[in-house]
Amino acid sequence: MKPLILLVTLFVLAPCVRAQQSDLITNTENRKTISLDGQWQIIVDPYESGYYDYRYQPSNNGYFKNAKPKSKSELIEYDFDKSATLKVPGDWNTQMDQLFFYEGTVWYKKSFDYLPRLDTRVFVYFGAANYVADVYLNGEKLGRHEGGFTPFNFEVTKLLRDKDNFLVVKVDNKRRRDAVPTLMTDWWNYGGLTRNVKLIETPGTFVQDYMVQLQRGSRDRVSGWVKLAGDKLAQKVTIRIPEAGVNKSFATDANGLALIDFSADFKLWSPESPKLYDVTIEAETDQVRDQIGFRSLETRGTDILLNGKPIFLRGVCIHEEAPLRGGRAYSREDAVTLLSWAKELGANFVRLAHYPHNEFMVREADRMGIMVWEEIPVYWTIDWENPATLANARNQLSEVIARDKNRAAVVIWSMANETPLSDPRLTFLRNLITHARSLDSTRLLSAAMERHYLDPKTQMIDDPLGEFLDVLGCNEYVGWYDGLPEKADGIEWKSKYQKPLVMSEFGGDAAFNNHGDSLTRWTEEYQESVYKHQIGMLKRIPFLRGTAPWILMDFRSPRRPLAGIQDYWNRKGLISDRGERKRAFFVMQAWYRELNQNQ
Ligand code: GCB
Repeated sequence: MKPLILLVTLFVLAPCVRAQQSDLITNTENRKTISLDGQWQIIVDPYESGYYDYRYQPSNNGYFKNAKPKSKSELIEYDFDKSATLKVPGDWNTQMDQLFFYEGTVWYKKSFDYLPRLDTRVFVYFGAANYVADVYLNGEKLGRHEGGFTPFNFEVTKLLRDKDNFLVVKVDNKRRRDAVPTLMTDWWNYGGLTRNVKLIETPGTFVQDYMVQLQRGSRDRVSGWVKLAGDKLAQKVTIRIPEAGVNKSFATDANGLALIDFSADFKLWSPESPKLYDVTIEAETDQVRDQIGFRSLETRGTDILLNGKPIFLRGVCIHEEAPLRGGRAYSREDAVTLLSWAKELGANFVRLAHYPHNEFMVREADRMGIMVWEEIPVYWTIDWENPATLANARNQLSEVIARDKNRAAVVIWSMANETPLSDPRLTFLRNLITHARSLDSTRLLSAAMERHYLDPKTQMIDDPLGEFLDVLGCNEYVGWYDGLPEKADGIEWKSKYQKPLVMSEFGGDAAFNNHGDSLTRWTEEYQESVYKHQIGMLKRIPFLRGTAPWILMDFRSPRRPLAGIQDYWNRKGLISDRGERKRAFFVMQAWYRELNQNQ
């Protein structure tokens, strides 16, 4: 190969190879697992004295040793087994009054027995831990994970014993300027082991990850890959989709990677008919099953095409706030409740703000026929020039794409929310875009951007980021932060780009059952008026292809202290935190019904 060709080939291949080298085990729903959910012993450690000694040096004898006095004279100043407990999954803030505003370290400990089996590897898997997790088994460090909303796993095969294993996790949710998200957000910094924890059992060499999706632009050609992990990497792998008559074999290479490619006549996935196929990925040493939908996705000019047909995304934004009880949502029931409310609104699309939600949300959206926008918490004023911050954002993006790339429901990966214009910010976000495309060439990329006024009646979308996106996202609060509701009547929208626009946020606050006239802030009538005028304006935007009002349900935010109204809740929900529909809900619902009939 000529050097130039070699160089170009390496450049093109490099991202794909990197993409397939993540060691995350995906599709945990269909694997052999042992749940570690339930009550865990905890120690609240605001000074991190279980980690650092009194000279602020990491200690060899931290709480991760789970030590017990061996004699009546020995001094040990902690005891997990006499400490309080917290339920996992679950945030700590809503489980203990003293922890409501707490930001810092909490140590978790779970003891369990395990009967090892020959030729079985075992991994401990965390759905998420907010924000930094240091994980130890039987006193040995397994590793550290940063990022509060994506899964991670560590192998524990060699450390496990039959009796009294103790898994200890130090979870620290202190906000940091260089973290993702950074210091300032408009949601609650719920800390802890917020999602399921489990042991995953696999054979010695196993199907670690795979991508089985239609090629971009195609409605019958699947292209993707299967990746094995272990020491018997060269194997035959077979993809079976009995209902579509698919039974194709491929060979993995010395790295355990097989590229796959085949055609089939699929009944395509859509919100009207969310068809999922049973797919089996069978290697010589392992087999996993999944339920996968197939659909195509493209843009043409200002249109978004699903299965070749233009669609309008009738959406709504959702935070991962638990319906009815508050706190972080984590269960399948939470997901079904939130998505059913979105459906009741008339939505065929949800924006999962502002970070990756738990996997149930995406799995249920797949089953219920709801298209999904997923995003990472690159929110507001990120530390754009810090290489570690970029590496962190890239990693969170890799992890959510690794987890959800086989879900037909996911139509958009969004890179960022309301980030202020600057060259370093553009460089940072372009890097994320290139990364996302290298990991998944099939989804549309977007970002929720800001806009500005050209004159008092013209809003302009010309953020330079727009050039690199497939779909423009835009947040605007005409009628709430920007004038009174009627202001929307006179506004026209322009865009520098011939691309589809999703209005990714708009709305206003109302406390449920707070009534007054339509100019009185915080009343349902004011919020209703915001929506009425917004809808009038939105209808006049020729390149609008989707809307996601802010937001389905009220959610906790430390930035919202107004007593008697907010009480630390952002009240822009169309539904209250107790599940009551506000007047604006019905305004939006009526418009979505109208749109649905005309589509
Ligand atoms: C926004 C943010 C969102 C906030 C919302 C608000 O623009 O993207 O995270 O919660 O406004 O309520 O102010």
